Amino acid sequence: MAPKFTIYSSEASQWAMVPLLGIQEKGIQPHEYEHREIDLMGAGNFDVEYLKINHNGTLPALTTPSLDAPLTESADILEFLDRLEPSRGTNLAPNDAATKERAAQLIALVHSMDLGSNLILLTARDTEELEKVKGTFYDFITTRQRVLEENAARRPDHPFYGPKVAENGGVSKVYTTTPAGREHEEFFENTHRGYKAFAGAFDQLQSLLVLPYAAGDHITYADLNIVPWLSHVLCFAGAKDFDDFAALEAVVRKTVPGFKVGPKVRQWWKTMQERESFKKVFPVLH
Ligand SMILES: N[C@@H](CCC(=O)N[C@@H](CS)C(=O)NCC(=O)O)C(=O)O
Repeated sequence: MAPKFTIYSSEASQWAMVPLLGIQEKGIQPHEYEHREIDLMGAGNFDVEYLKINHNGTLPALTTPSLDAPLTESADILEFLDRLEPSRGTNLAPNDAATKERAAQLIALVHSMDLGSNLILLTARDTEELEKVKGTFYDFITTRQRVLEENAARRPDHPFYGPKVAENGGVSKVYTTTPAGREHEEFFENTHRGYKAFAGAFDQLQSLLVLPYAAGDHITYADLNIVPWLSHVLCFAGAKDFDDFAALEAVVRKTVPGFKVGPKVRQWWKTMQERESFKKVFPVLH
């Protein structure tokens, strides 16, 4: 039997975990689809062949003969998987207008710039923090820059590479230039601004959550979009276990002293941890 779809993902990708959770919730079996692992840490997502599938050079992506174009947004891929077999496994679609609206708000919020997990993974507010993130991500940032520059030189007319060299170039310069100069000061100030926005958006998320599930009394797309984001954020803030929110609070409090992870997030997170899909995709925080 031909595979129903091909999913492009990476173990290192936060957003690729959205469809992987969906696959588990729907009970889709490995023999029913093709899984292609893209080397995100080694800049495999910038390969010209992969850009033909996903023009943004991001993960995840999904292709299937029944669609004219690949799906390149994790939230769209999840909905596609749910509609592929609506009566199989968990129904992830909101079942009334209010839940639908709430789920859409939550999904937009968790995908917004303000909650972007790269703030915690890749940025810094002082040289000490910079050394820490460099310890984990120096190779990632510099490999990306090298691969982008090589590809841009080889294909100067390709619309992707030029702007991406410039985009990644800012952070790459901060990672590779010593001693710290004006770029670093700007980088540190921007990161403080980022944490203020993060704390505000996190509070908004806490007030939007409806229990027991994110958008109401049954699981929806919203839950499966929020889980990978929170796992990534907790992991890279230094959480020792799934329920260790203190590490995240400490990181954010350096900019926003009153920041607190409230009871609704904690309760919702416990509920999600009980699901088989969560246990399969998140045996550990990542
Ligand atoms: N809005 C997209 C975002 C995808 C995204 O940014 N994925 C990250 C990995 S979690 C990525 O591929 N980043 C590579 C890059 O930006 O170069 C989605 O939800 O699918």
